[in-house]
Amino acid sequence: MLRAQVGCSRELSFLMEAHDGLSAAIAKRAGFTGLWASGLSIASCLGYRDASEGSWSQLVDVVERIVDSSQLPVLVDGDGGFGNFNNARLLARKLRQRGAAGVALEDSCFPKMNSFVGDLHPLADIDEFSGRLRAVKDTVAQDFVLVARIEALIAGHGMDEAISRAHAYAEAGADAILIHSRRTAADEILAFVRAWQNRLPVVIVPTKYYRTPVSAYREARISTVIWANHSVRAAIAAMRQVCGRLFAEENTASIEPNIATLDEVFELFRYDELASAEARYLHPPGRG
Ligand code: SPV
Ligand code: MG
Repeated sequence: MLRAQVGCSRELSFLMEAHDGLSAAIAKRAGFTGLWASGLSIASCLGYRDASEGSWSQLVDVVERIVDSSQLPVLVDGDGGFGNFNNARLLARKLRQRGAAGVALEDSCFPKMNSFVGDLHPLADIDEFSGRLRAVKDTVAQDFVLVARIEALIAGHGMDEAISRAHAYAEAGADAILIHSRRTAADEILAFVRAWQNRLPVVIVPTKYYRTPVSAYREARISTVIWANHSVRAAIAAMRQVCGRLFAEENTASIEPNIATLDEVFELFRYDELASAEARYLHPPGRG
């Protein structure tokens, strides 16, 4: 079920980062049943910083490619909604039109800054952000998932602030709560989950606290883990290595064993289907 795959699952589920049609197709092949359209990754691929440098319409265009290429449910990182309640509901409506399954909105101020860059990010006023959530809920139909993301721990405001925001966002109509942390251990995430008691499903992003085994999240009855940026980071490392070697060696022999073959590219995007479609539509039997 759509909702279950993008933030509202009873069993622990996983969303894999995608930033374009290629990364979406690869994640699907690996077995993932839902994707996270990461703001950081998409910005990076456009050559922007994750600081609202890319526009909402650029995001919507990339999401369309992710959805179309994978045919998977996609939870979109909508940052803070690119402005006030009006921008947020416009974003949600356009994402839904392009086939996204849901959006995560964070209680940051525009322009946002990536959660791991800098300290003491300004937080949106609770009531104003709740208005953004309500506007989205009133605009997109029931089958579009709205995840409210709390940046209070990131911004150094502590657990009480995080919990009272979670209550306000639940009240405003969120379907799930994403609680984010920049700690290298999962302690504050697990403390949040204990205090929150699953009033709504909880989504987490264990980018910094990656050493914690996922069994701890299953035990805590967390709904969804997002692997938020690992394909783009893998791509950066691989491209950097290939570019470096090619520049130095002026020869591809040493890199060939370590890069995808052309046949893999053709197979990933089903070039065989195009050949059979040509046989059907371009050269139908009995037509000359
Ligand atoms: C993203 O993937 O853009 C996220 C997660 O929002 S993080 O970068 O950890 O803030
Ligand atoms: Mg983001």
